[in-house]
Amino acid sequence: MTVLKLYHNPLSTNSRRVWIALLEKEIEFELVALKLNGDQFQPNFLAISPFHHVPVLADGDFHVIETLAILDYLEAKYPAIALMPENAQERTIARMIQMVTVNELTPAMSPLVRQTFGGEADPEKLEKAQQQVATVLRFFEGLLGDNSFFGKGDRITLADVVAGVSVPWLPELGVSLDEYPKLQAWCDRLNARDSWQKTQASPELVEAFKAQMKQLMKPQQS
Ligand SMILES: N[C@@H](CCC(=O)N[C@@H](CS)C(=O)NCC(=O)O)C(=O)O
Repeated sequence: MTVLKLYHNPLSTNSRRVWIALLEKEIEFELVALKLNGDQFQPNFLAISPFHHVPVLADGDFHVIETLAILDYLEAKYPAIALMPENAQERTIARMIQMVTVNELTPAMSPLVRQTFGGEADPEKLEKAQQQVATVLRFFEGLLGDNSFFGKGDRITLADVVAGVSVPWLPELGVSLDEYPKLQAWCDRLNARDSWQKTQASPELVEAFKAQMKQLMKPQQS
């Protein structure tokens, strides 16, 4: 039997989503770590990931790129521990959360990241980004309701996996979750899980990353 390989970087949010799904589904896999300061442009890697991104899942000779496609593949191939609800409405809610995270929340987080690390922040863009993040949080808070997890109530889904590695970062970017107590409790619930704990980047790596970001964002001297 071939063992799945996950090409990843420990600081990559997208890689972490796949890593968490593999752990939650109790699938055997190997990690292949890439440094994103050049490894991703090596011809061997470009041959399996033409857009030079992690994550990549290798199942023998079959290579999958794009986080959501990888998660769909794992769900289809390893249904024993299901991370998607059966019910049509619950399943669609879980899918909506994944797509809103990737298409609405993630782009809105970019200006906040710039500002947090001392980059030049266009006040108009920043204001727009903050409003967009607030809209996402209100939407998520409403959909979560009194359930422990998105879509299926009391069992974790891919919606939790995808949104649950982004939303907990927001306070670091200056967005308080105080107005969203259900989401705050959901973040605490996820952060306490083994899969979240095991995939958390070490404090040293996070500090090194922050220092690197601050350096990158420094205004250039002319
Ligand atoms: N749409 C892709 C995006 C993947 C992505 O942006 N990966 C980042 C790390 S989170 C990366 O590999 N960056 C390095 C590069 O693009 O050269 C997905 O969902 O998997």
